[in-house]
Amino acid sequence: MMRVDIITLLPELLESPFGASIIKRAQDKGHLQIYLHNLRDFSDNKHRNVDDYQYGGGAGMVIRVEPISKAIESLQNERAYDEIIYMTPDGELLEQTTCNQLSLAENILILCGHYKGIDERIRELYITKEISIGSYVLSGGELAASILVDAVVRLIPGVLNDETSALTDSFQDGLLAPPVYTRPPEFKGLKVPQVLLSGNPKEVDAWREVQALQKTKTKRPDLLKD
Ligand code: 6GU
Repeated sequence: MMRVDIITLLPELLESPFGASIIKRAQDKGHLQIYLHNLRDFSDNKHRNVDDYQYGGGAGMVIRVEPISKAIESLQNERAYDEIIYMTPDGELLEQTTCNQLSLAENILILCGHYKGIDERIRELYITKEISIGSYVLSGGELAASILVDAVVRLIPGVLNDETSALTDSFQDGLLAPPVYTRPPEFKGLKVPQVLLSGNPKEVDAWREVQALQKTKTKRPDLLKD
């Protein structure tokens, strides 16, 4: 059973992605527990505010150290975390290999930032991994966290119905996945490749491998570099 704790200012943003499809099923089947923690509950003042102007001036508020520190330490008092992850556009780019590693963890804590970010000292004191989901800026870390959790949870053994299906995903072997088809055999003049109808599994495998390589070469040549 994996446990994921998420500290956020917008828990409602994460409720629907975790309440449907694979992530919901993983929780229902006992593979996963997700707990959302509202950072405002750890505010040290009656207005429940958690941010302040940044030293040195400049536009944008910064989340203060005290509420985050309180939230993290109260969770750490209950259990040890394999990783404490901060979702941030200046983190390491999320790749399948990281998802594979994280799918083996027992306890993960995810911190979502907002505004201009969080006080740098939180990163120094608590964060073990900083993750970005791409080279563009989101309004906050929540949607990125939902993507991270989705990519990790589907790799937990037993979560997917067909145990092999995660193994044939794009990226899992360093290549994009080959094209797939289902009935009808012809649509608007476009035919399903004959080899897929041949009933010869060796030929089908060989065709899929060629297709995966070709697709990767044209769409993502960077994946073939090493
Ligand atoms: Cl993790 N957070 C934000 N705010 N923006 C992002 C991101 C994360 N990854 C890419 N852009």
